[in-house]
Amino acid sequence: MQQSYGRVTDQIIKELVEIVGKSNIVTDRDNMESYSHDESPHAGKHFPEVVVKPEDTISVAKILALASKNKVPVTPRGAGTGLSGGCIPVYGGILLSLERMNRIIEIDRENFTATVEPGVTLSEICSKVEEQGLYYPLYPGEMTATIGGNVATNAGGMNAVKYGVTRHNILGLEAVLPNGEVIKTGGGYVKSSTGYDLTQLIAGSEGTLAVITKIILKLTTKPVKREVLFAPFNSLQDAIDTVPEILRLKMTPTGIEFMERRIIEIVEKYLDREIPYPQYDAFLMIIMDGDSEDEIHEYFVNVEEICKQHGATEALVPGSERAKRRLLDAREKFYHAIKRYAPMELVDVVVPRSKIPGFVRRVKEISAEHGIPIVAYGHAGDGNVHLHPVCDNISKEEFDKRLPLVLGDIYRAGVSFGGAISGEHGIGIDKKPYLAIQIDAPLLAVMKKIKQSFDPDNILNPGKIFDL
Ligand code: LAC
Ligand code: ZN
Repeated sequence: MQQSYGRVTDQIIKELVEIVGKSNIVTDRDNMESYSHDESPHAGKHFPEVVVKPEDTISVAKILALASKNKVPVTPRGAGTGLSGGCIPVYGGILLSLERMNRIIEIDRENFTATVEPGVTLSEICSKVEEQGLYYPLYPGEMTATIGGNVATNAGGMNAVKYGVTRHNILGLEAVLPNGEVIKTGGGYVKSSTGYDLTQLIAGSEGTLAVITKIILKLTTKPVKREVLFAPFNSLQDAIDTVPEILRLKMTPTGIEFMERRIIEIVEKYLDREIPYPQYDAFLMIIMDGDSEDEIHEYFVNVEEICKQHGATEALVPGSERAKRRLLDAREKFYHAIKRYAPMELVDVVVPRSKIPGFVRRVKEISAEHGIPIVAYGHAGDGNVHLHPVCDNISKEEFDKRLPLVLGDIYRAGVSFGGAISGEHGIGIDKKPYLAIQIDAPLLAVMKKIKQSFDPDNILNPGKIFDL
């Protein structure tokens, strides 16, 4: 559908000023740069016509009603830490920054819930909830991300094997529809068979259906202990082949991460310190939490045994809190390090976890076929693989020519193993050209009808996931 949108006129700016106040509007280009991109190295920059920073639901509702009346596109945005271009205002219009909606409204210790606004950072949620003896278990690594962005992309991360992803940890939402109406979905209860589950439909919809203004999070109790085992392997395939066997053990780990040497070298440079085992090619990092130290110890004895059967000669369980923190910190910083020293395309394919060895093997074949190195790391325990095609040995021009072919082959391989093209970062604009590899025509048609029933004028985050 060829779309023509209304422009943000002086009259619209005047009305926006009435809604949020002059100090919460940005109209000069110099101060808009940070709102024109996210962390994706390829999505590029697009400037909005105006940045608006509402402080409550009523203001969001008024802004959307105004935008709707004038057919102006609206792009909701949290902290901008996304990796697929999902919050970039590709059609200009209004950039709706939720940064001022950053209150924790309630932490309910009786019902194990927290009600929060979308602009609260993950770091703040975790620390406030833990002060109350409770726990929000998501660990995507980027703690400066906002919870609204996490819900919009259905962020995953490192604790997903045990705790699931964002959608498994939310119970309800308040959201504003593109016409300015406010809806409330779900609530502070754990069961519901009452009509369609719009909480789960809006989660992961990348801001294309409604603007999230409140989130009811499901909390749990904080585990007493959290330990890490780090095992080095001679090859990536040895490391990866170990994972299905570890998952067959009776206890469920919090997470299983894998990584190749190349990523370790990049993060060593970024952190200016060495990671143990410089002579090995690949590693597993197994994270386990629980209430009994003995139980975790026993689990790690079994894990180490399996690792050794697959060629690991040793394994490390850091004894001190500091050493453990340093190891986890290094893992959290992978993307920061990559961004600084080797910005590259970031794939986040997910496959059924038992298919990880076969998929990774196929990826290395694709790498050889195209003559492009592909560096791998990621969340092996839930089948979510990060892949970086690297421009090492050919010209940038040649690399840019081959990259879409490499990506197409990777996505086709992921789907052929029963997987999905995005496990946790979303489609945004980056992966839009590849969506049809996974989503067939009847399913895409239903998705488009859903979009149209929420947003008949296609003003909310247009140009994301698919084009209408
Ligand atoms: C990670 C992010 C990039 O796993 O998803 O580091
Ligand atoms: Zn990840």
